[in-house]
Amino acid sequence: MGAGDHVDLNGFIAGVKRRNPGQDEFVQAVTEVAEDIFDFIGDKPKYHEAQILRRIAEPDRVVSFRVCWEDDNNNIRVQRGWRVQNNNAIGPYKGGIRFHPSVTESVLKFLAFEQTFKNALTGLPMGGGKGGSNFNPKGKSVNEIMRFCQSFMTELYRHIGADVDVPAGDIGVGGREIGFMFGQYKRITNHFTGVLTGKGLEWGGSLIRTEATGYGAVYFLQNMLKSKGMDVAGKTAAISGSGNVATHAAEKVVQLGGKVLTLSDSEGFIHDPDGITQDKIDWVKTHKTHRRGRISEYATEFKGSTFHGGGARPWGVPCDLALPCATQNELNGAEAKLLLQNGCIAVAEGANMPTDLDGVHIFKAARILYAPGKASNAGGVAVSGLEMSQNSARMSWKEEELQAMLKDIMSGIHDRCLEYGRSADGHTDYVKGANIAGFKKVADAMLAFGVV
Ligand code: NDP
Ligand code: 2IT
Repeated sequence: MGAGDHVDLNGFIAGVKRRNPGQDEFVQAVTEVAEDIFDFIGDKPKYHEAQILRRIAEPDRVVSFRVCWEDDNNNIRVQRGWRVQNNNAIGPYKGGIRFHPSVTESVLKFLAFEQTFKNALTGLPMGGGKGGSNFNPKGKSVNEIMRFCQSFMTELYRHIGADVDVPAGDIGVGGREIGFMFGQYKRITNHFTGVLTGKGLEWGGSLIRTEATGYGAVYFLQNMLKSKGMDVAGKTAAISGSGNVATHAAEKVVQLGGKVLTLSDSEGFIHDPDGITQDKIDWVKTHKTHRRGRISEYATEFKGSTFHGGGARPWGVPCDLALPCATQNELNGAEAKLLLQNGCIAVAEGANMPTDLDGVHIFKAARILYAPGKASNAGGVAVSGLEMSQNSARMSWKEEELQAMLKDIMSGIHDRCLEYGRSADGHTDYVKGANIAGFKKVADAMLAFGVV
C-alpha cells in the first residue's frame, strides 16, 4: 500500500473491503465519507501523502472481551463485549454503548468511525469511540440487566477513564444502565470521576442530556429550513423509532408547531393522522421505558391511529419532513424515492447511518435538505461534552444555559456544513459539508503529531 492508494477512490474502497472482510456496515460508513474526502484532498497533497483517511479508517484499537453473567434461573450466560477506540487526535475517546443482539464488531467500528467526525463537528475536544455487546435487554429482569452491566464494566473499567475514554448510552442503554455501570466502576476503582456521561442528576449528570439528541436534531432541521426561508410550524413529520431519540425529536417538532404522524419499533410503525400530541408522546415514553411495551399498543390506546406490522417502516406515509431515529439502514433507496415522490422536502437523521448508500445518493441527487446523522444527531454527544466540562469543574449549569449552548452548538455545526458543503448556486450538500469539516479538524491535529 503506497501513498498512491489515496489518489484512487475505488482502489481505496477495495483496500478497506479487503482489510475488513464481512464488515459491511464499517465499509459502508467509510465509503460514504471517502466519496467526499477524495474530492476535497485531490489538490491537497499533505493529507493524502500522510495517509490521513487511511489512518482514521483504522481504529486505534478494538478491545473484545467475554462477559459472563447469571440469569434469574441460575443459568450461566456468555456474551461478547467490545470497546472500539477509533481516534483520539482531538480529545479523549467519546461515544455511546449499545446493547442489542445485532451488535457486531463491524457495527461498533462503523459507529466509532462516524463518531470521530461527529465529535469534531461539535467544536468540543472529543475523540471518537463506541462500545457495546450483543446482549439483548428485551425480556430481561432489572436484576439480570444489573448483573450484566456489572459484569460488562468489570472488564471495561481498565480501558476507560475521564481523560482516556468516556462512554455514554445508545440503543438499549439509558439512565438505568449508566447507573449500574457507574456504580460498578466506582466500586472497583474507588474513583468518583466523569468517566461516563448520561448520569443521573444526583450523581454528576447534566440537565437536558436525555432530551439533547432529539431536540438537537430538530434544531438542526430548523436551521436547514430557515436557510430556505421556511419553518417547522405547520409541517407534517414522519419519525421512526420510539426510544430516546425518536420521542424527544417528536416532542420538539410538536413544540415548534409541526404535526408528527408516525413512530415505530422493530415490529412495525403506527400512523396517527390526528397527530401524535405531547400527551400521546408522554404515554409512549412511559409505555416504552417503564413498562417496556411495544409501539403496536398505541393503536389500541388512541382511536383513529393504525398499526402496520411485519417490521413495516413509516416512509410510505406522505410527509414534509422525515426523521429516521431508530437504527442503521432503516431507509433504503426505494424508500428514499417514495419520500421524494410524496413531497418530502427535508430529512434530518436522528439515528446513526439510518439511510443506506443508495438512499444517500438519491437524497443528494434530488438536492433536498438532507442532514446526515453525524451532523444532525450530534446534540447528544455535545451535551455529553458539556457534562464532562461540568464534572471537571465540579459544578452544574442551569437548564436555560444548557439549552442555549445546545442551540448554539447545533447552529455552529450547520455553519460548518455550509462552509464546506455549499456550492455556487446556493445548494448545500450537508453530507459533504459534514464529512469535510469533521475530517479537516481531525486531520490537521493528526498532521501536527507526525507519523503516529
Ligand atoms: P433506544 O434504545 O432508546 O431506542 C431505539 C429505538 O429504535 C426503539 O424504538 C427500537 O425498537 C428501535 N430499533 C432498534 N433497533 C431496531 C431495528 N434493528 N429495527 C427497527 N427498529 C429498531 O435508542 P436511542 O433512541 O438512544 O437510539 C436510536 C438511534 O439514535 C441509534 O441509531 C443511536 O445510535 C442514535 N443516537 C443516539 C443518541 C443518544 O444520545 N441516545 C445520540 C446520537 C445518536 P425496539 O424497541 O423494537 O428495539
Ligand atoms: O451516537 C451518539 O452520538 C451517542 N450515542 C451519544 C454518545 C455520547 O457520548 O453521548
